[in-house]
Amino acid sequence: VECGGILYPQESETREVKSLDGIWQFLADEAGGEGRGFKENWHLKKLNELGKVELMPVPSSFNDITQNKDVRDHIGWVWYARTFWVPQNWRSDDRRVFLRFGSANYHAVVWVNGNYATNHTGGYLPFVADVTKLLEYGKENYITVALNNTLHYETIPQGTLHYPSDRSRYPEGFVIQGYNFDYFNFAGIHRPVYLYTTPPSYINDVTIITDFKETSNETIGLVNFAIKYHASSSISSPSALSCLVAIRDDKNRKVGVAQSCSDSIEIHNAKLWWPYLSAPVGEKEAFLYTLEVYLTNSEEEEQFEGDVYRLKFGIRTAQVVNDTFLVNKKPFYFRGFGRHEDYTLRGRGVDNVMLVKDHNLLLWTGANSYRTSHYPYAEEILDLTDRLGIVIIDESPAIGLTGFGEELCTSHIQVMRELVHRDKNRASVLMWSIGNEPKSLEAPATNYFNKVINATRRFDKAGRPITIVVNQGFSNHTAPDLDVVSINRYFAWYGDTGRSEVIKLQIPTEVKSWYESYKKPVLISEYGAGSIVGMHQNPSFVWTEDYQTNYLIEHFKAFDELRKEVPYFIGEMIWNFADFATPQETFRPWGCMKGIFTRERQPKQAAHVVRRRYWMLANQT
Ligand code: BDP
Repeated sequence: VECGGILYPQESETREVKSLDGIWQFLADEAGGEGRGFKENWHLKKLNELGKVELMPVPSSFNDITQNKDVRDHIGWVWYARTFWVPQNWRSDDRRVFLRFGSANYHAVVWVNGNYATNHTGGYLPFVADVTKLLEYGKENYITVALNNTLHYETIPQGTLHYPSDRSRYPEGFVIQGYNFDYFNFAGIHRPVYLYTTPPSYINDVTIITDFKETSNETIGLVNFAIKYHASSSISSPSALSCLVAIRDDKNRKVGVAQSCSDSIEIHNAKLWWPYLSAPVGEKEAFLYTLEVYLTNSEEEEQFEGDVYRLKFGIRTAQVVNDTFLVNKKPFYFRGFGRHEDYTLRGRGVDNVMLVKDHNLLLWTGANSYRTSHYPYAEEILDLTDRLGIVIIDESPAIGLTGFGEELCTSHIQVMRELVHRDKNRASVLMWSIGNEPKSLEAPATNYFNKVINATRRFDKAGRPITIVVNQGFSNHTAPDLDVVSINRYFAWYGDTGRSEVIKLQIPTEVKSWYESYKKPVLISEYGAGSIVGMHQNPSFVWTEDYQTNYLIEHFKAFDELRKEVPYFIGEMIWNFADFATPQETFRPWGCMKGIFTRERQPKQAAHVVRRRYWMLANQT
């Protein structure tokens, strides 16, 4: 993003933020095609003059909000609009105003007062537009967003539209969106919408890379930073601007300073960021520092004229060395979950109640990590994981990819660029997942993935490890250049259903064979069994809580045996943290029921045995 950067909107002495969240107007266009909105220039009109508008909360998915089934199942364009005020005092030559969406699924076009502002493709990452010249100051303004949830062969993730072949048997406009994944394709303005101001010259981007060294009596933190800024045209030369940088600890004490836009600061007696329940005795987990950046054209902080931005970060390292995953140079064993941004009514919309509750539950289980299956999660969520010490495997929305053509590869690389740009400074993000379960037996897959992996390595200057979550071998082809092999396995669920006695043989055999072909550490990124809360049968039987519990316990035994035998087995993640919504289908009873919590976040029987195990593992480290 050229203008405004992608830094999270934040108030400071030089910046103001105004939220556009709330209740917007909403109108679904005709389903399944181009719709009428663009032909009829709806962006030049008021939405409520075009049809009967619905009330639509932002952020939220639109699907489960109205009483209209057509809205829930809508495929194609929908339109959002609202009015908002811009204060008179925002009009001045020395200010710029940006409009930022945390995400909008999938393709969005935005107008302000009828003028085109921006568009964005990809449903899970933020986008920004400079709207300084589009706004009416001291007046009411109008914003319109057209949003399309259609997925096709070149989108990430992919999908296909199916029109009925015998149209006489289906009503007009009948169409089904097929896709290569099992979660409901919620759509809407899913994350906060902000207006924020910056001075004319402003901080555009901050990159922080950390390391540390141990001496006999202290830990020295090494903080490399690079600031990018935009110089306004009134500045005689961009080099007239400079940066004053300070690092502050949790008590707001200055522990390091630099007078440069790109430098390295040493912090004495540094406190490291540790994953949950991994901090050495007496250390605080997930210790965060703040990098305070002053962009200035004077050397005196007091006479400051410029911009201020403060970014929280942690000092820690993540590497794969000799078949082990090291955090702060110590072996790290992942004990966690695959998750979804999914909750009743709001679908994938960011919701503070849900996100705090989910993380309280995570801490309750003793988990130390999760994967953002199967797309980048909201920044508000990563704020919490940074703060709590929950390790994140940060996944792109590339699920179930097939075809592997040039165009897809270009979009995939673009998604990785945006993802790394957004999350590169996150203390909790310790590995990138390029995607989940690609159809990797297809011939071009290896070459395709090597291109995406190489691009991601170029984007992430911190050099975080990279994984792909595989469910089929890259057999007959060379393995792509991964750091960690993540596998999803459903022994005794999809295969040998109900026969939990196979687990102790199949798990070790599988893990060892992946190690043999890749010679890289292996993570079990998914395993799980569905259960319907309240269903019991003993001896256990599929879909009961008893079977889910028994299935997990059999895995725990297999993992423990494996860990005694081999060093390269680096973690276990249960599918799934909570039950979640799927499309309507006959083989899943009202959603994916593999959660150890219900969709309402109450524990199933299995949650208690998982909690016992994860705390036991925590106490071993
Ligand atoms: C795996 C997918 C996951 C599904 C799971 C399942 O990665 O998204 O929900 O299967 O079928 O293949 O439950």
